[in-house]
Amino acid sequence: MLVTGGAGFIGSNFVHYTLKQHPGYEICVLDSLTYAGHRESLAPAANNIEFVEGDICDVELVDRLMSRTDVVVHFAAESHVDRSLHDPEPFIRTNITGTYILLEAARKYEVRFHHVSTDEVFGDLPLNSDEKFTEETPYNPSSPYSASKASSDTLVRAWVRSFDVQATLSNCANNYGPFQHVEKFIPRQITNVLVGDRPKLYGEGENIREWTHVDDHNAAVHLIVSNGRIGDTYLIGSGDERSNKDILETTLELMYQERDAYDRVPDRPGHDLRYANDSTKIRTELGWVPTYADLRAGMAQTIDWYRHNEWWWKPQKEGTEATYRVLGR
Ligand code: NAD
Ligand code: TDX
Repeated sequence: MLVTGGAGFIGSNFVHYTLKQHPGYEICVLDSLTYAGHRESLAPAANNIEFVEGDICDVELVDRLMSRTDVVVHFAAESHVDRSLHDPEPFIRTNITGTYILLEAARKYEVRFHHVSTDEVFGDLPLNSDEKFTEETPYNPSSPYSASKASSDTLVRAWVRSFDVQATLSNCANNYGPFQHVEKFIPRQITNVLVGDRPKLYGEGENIREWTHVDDHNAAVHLIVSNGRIGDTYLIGSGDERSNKDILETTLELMYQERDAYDRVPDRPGHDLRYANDSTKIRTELGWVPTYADLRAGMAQTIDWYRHNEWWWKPQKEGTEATYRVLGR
């Protein structure tokens, strides 16, 4: 199994999850170790996997690795919306060109391909509605990040239809859990509290996200890799929707801080209002059931992880906050 982006947040958790739950796979990780990739995230697995430091846009390297691969799970991406608003170029390169290069190699060597994508490709939903995204919702991305992911999804579908590539796709809601970069919402606020800074809420904090534990996401990916229908797309999401303000106040409460001990900062331009996935298909067809039913408990566990793993996140913290200062957030 070739895991692209396996040194990132979801990819590294996927490697640990696979070694534990599906020990039959021989894993090779391909990751270029951008600012978001951390070899240390794979330290507990170092003796049980092969790690290749390299770029998914490197045609020769991808060709060589794909020639000895049965299945590729493609996580590698530029993943942060705020960074895409500041500098879209790496998003176009990695998310679109990189996916194209992997698809061409998968086509050549007839490799099973799973493409990991996001609910952000659909745009957003109104705040006060019960509407949800489904596998049939038309794409309407808002940011350079989501536009690049939407492009990569359509490339995968075209390669299935035109070249018979054996691919599946999944679009998951927001993930949380260990090894998530401190630029992202939940870890940024946890680590702000841990270093004695005030958390930062964009705008009024009314925007809603559907929070899914990374292990539940990865369990879903395994179900699709094993039993998914070729060419099909599966939406993944816990069903637990929360406003950013709610998540932040819960974080503060779980860390024994005053619930209002945070700063409001200028809103993200084009900020998507609400994401919510209808995950009926993966639940009924593949039997996926999220095990982290209690978000508060999952968040408490995640806070604990950051508390005990300062060695992992501390080196990212100062640079990340310096970047946010440039963005004014
Ligand atoms: P991440 O930013 O934490 O990790 C991305 C990894 O890809 C890093 O290790 C990075 O070094 C690597 N990478 C980047 N460019 C590369 C390149 N050109 N060649 C090789 N490796 C490269 O991202 P994440 O949050 O783990 O997201 C993983 C995937 O899941 C992405 O495709 C993302 O769109 C998708 N996704 C994320 C979420 C979420 O909440 N984080 C939700 C749904 C879908
Ligand atoms: O400091 C912050 N304050 C704040 O209010 C940060 C970093 C974020 N926010 C808000 C913006 C969003 O409404 O919190 C929400 C979550 O922000 P992010 O963690 O940046 O996630 P989001 O933009 O929702 O995108 C995430 O989920 C979908 C991932 O980063 C994507 O890779 C994934 O596709």
